[in-house]
Amino acid sequence: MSEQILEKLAEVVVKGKIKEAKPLAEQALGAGITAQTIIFDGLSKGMEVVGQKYEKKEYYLPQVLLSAQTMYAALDIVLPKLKVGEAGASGRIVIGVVEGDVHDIGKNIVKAMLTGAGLQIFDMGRDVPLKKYIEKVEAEKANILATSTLMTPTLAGMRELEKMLAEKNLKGPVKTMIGGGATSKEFAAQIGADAWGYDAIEAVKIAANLLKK
Ligand code: B12
Repeated sequence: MSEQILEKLAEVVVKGKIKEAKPLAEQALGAGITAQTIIFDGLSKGMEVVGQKYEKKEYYLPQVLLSAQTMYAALDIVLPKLKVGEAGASGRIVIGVVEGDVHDIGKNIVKAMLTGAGLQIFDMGRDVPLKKYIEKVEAEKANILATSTLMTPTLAGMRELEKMLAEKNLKGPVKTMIGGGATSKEFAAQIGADAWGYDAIEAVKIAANLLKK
């Protein structure tokens, strides 16, 4: 039963059946499937297929956009129900997608998980000019700057942010964590980021670790 609903959720995202997204998400929650399972074993699996179809040129941008909107419709229902164990530390986190990149689904899932873990989040949105991050980190006395990018050309922004923090003597007091499809653990080490996370589940563990340092 759960398996079927999860498969159907993935299919709804792949096919961009936007009208079915919210009722199906509600049905899934009603059937006792956790928000986390719905997101990672249902919706995200669908989005993986969309990515593959885009690479194979079976899908073009309009279809990808419709799938993204469908995923967001379901996330509207599911994200508020996300329950995460406490991070075990308190912290203030500025989060956003780096300048030049509009992919924000992953960032929003990370944000929801960190919020669910009891951390205070300042969401800058997507395609955010780099200097705005530094201003916000200073204004909010943030402990962590978390950034996301799914595109290779915008990786340079993450490197630049590390330099900007260093120039302001904020490296150390402010920890950085990065993630998103274009990033990797190696890249994080190369640019001097404090941590890299594969997914939103890891993001909570990483933030908790950074806050204990
Ligand atoms: C949906 C999508 C879109 C949607 C985005 C809608 C939106 N509001 O986000 C739309 C249609 C707008 C779009 C546009 C474009 N896209 Co697009 N898109 C995708 C697609 C299919 C899925 C991305 C997604 O949402 N995944 C689902 C989420 C849940 O996963 P995620 O983002 O990876 O996030 C998880 C983890 O990475 C991690 N994570 C994410 N952020 C962070 C941050 C931290 C701190 C941590 C710890 C973890 C973490 O946790 C998340 C949850 O577990 C990908 C394919 C792919 N393989 O990724 C291409 C892809 C990212 N797009 C791509 C491209 C090229 C574009 C365009 C440039 C196309 C064009 N010619 O215009 C434009 C971008 C314009 C711009 N300037 O940004 C390329 C990027 C290639 C590259 N390496 O540079 C990809 C990889 C497709 C491809 N194979 O070519 N796209």
